[in-house]
Amino acid sequence: MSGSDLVIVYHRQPFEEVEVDGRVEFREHKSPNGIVPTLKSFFQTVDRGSWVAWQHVDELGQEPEHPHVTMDDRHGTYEVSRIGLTPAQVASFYHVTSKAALWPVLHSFALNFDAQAADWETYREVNRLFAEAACEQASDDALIWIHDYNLWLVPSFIRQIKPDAKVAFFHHTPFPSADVFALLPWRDEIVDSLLACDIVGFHIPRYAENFVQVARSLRGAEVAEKVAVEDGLSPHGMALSEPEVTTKLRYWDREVRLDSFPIGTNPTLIRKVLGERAAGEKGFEIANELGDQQLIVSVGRVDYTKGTIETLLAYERLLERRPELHKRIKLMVTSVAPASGMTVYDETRHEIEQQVGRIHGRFATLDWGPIMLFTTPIPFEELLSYYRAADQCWITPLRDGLNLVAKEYVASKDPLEPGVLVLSEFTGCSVELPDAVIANPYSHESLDAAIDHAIDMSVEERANRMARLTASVDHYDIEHWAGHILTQFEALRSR
Ligand code: GDG
Repeated sequence: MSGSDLVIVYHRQPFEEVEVDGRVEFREHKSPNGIVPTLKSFFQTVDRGSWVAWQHVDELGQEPEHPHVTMDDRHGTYEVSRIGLTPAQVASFYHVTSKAALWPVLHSFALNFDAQAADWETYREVNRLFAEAACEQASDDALIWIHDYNLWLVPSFIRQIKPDAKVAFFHHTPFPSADVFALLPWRDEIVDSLLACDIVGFHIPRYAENFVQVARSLRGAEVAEKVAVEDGLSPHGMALSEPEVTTKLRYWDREVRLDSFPIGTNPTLIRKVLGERAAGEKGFEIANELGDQQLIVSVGRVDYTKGTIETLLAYERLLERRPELHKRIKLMVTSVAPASGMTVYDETRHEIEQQVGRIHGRFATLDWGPIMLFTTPIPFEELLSYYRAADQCWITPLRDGLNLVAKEYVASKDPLEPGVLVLSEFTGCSVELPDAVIANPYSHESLDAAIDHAIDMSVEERANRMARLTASVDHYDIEHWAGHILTQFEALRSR
């Protein structure tokens, strides 16, 4: 059997595993949304593609029940290879080391960083297993595309096994400044692995520049090429503005390309879903329930980086400051809980629930509930109907790699009923969306001013801003991202 030309390594599975009449079946994810379908679409560009993921096993070293699956879905035929991980390995590698040690540092939350909780040996071992599985699937000169910080050491293991493979790495998270990154006791090993790649990708230029500072200061890498950032991604004067970006580093005899390009959402799909009858019915139901109240949506996972508490407290201040809005607005917060066993988010989840209860109790009347909290996922199609119905969307993370919700909200709005996006300047997508009402979520004054501006905004200003936001979301959509990445890969292959 010949090897694959493209191997994607991601801790997420490219399918849903369901049991039907005692038999395991593998099906395409129900939700058409998200990054996974886009990644699978890259398999159409090669003769043979593989995806490496993991599956629970009971004992260390045990082979999973279905280690190799051939999938045939609308993206064509591709192989899925799964490594077996015990619950203890998953807890240590993913729930603790990745989430308690690496995640806070990536998001510049130094106080949440717990080096002692981390189990670097297990992290390294799991990364080695992913690398070996990827190399088993790959042809000698395959392109191996690794996703996210929990697989940071995979590139260096691949280099040892398959020196001629092309290795690409994409970060979904921010990359912190050199001062913050230096907190990681394993920093040299991580940077060496990233410098073993042919290309390292980030959402926005600032993260690439932060990586450059790290690579220069810790490993002596040199900048080989730097270019002006393209217009649509380089607004001036914002927290994450960066006028120039490094595109090549030199490290010993190696050239490492850097790529900064934001993932997009799928506006065509979103508008198609919203044009269907079910969405029309849901929209009608939402409008009926709201009556003449304005709807504000705030959507995210339970995570202290997502700024949900900041949203809730800003809403409380709004209700205090402007009593005339009582009974005229409603905040819908979705904060979906993480996988069970992930205790690092327990405190945040409790605090969100406690704050919602307190604010609701303080302002609710018999005929008005000021807040709704959803803690289980809403079907994607319904979520879109809420976006469309919402007069405002508040996205207030203290730090966020990109934030796709902001883009989904913009893509969902009807141009005849424009909404307002209030957006933290610490989300990666803020550099693409300067026409949102930009706020600093650390400052009550800044957030309150942004919210007042959003509430009092004239219809004309709303329409103008939304038209510019829509143009950006449509331009930097998921197809554009995929096309951009493909061009980068073609350049790598022809090197
Ligand atoms: C990481 C980075 C980066 C949310 N609630 C529901 C639901 N969602 C969907 C949204 C959106 C997705 O989840 C969340 O995407 P984000 O981009 O906001 O955030 P992360 O999960 O933190 O993702 C992030 C991203 O990777 C991509 O690189 O942007 O910065 O942290 O698509 O719609 N979907 C459904 N029900 C819900 O209740 N169906």
